[in-house]
Amino acid sequence: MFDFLRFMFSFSKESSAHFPIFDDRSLETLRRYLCDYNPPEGCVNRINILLYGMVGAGKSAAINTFLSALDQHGTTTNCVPTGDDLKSLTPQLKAYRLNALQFWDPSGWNALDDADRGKKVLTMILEGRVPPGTDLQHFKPDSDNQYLVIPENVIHGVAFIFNTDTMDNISKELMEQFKDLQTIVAQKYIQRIMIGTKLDQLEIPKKYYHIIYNYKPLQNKFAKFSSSTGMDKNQMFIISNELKGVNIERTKCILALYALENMVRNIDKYFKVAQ
Ligand SMILES: Nc1nc2c(ncn2[C@@H]2O[C@H](COP(=O)(O)OP(=O)(O)O)[C@@H](O)[C@H]2O)c(=O)[nH]1
Ligand SMILES: [Mg+2]
Repeated sequence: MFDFLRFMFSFSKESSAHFPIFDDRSLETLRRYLCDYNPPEGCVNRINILLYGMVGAGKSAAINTFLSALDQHGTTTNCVPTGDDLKSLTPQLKAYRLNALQFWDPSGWNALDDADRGKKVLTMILEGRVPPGTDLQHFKPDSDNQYLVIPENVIHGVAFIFNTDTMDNISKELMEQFKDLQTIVAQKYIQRIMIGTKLDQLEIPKKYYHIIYNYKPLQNKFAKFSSSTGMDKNQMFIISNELKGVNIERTKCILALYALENMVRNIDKYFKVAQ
């Protein structure tokens, strides 16, 4: 009873920015759009999406979620090493492609020893000057003349990945660092979204996931994040990367693809207007 009341009063119909629909048809529509997507000419036949976040935020796990959710049968994949897997700790920039979508998985931005170097490395990744396989720990952005732009590696969208549970407790210093990184992306007119991970760790019963964007504590987290970073609340999403069993659950698919579709549509619009 307490749980029921507690949750009932935690949901607000107002000010929700997102209205995903959690049925089979909606999932099929999202999948079709993303799997059959044909990028505009300016994109060199693919959309490059960089997942950018701190160590352990869930960048690699989010790519597994996207790839699983995009699979026609929702078959789970863990082709991207995550967590304590030693391979996940290698500082190489990796790219994973499915049809026209290519996801880029760099090391966590707080793992680089020096914030200035981090900014330069980010700039070069965005410009398509850091090929997949590059060891980011030893990469020297100052010798940048030797790294030419590779058009098919230019980044079109950045998904900033944060652990939803801890995103409102990040130190001021790290937040300042993040703001600088975010500004670099914004100044290049690259589409940005923020994806909060680990929804399943927020202790919200699963039966409320379909109204998660009406959940006031989440709206408050997004509002706080928006005021400290300047990012638009409407560009903030939540997902769960917890993959259990052979198939990814429909709700998790829809949450992940809903965020992805939003970014791809905005990239598409941007390129079509620019042409
Ligand atoms: N329960 C749960 N665990 C997650 C989620 N996202 C990531 N993780 C776990 O958090 C740890 C770090 O994730 P990882 O993707 O390796 O983080 P990365 O350093 O940003 O690539 C791993 O053990 C993941 O399995 C999530 O949404 N839910
Ligand atoms: Mg990783």
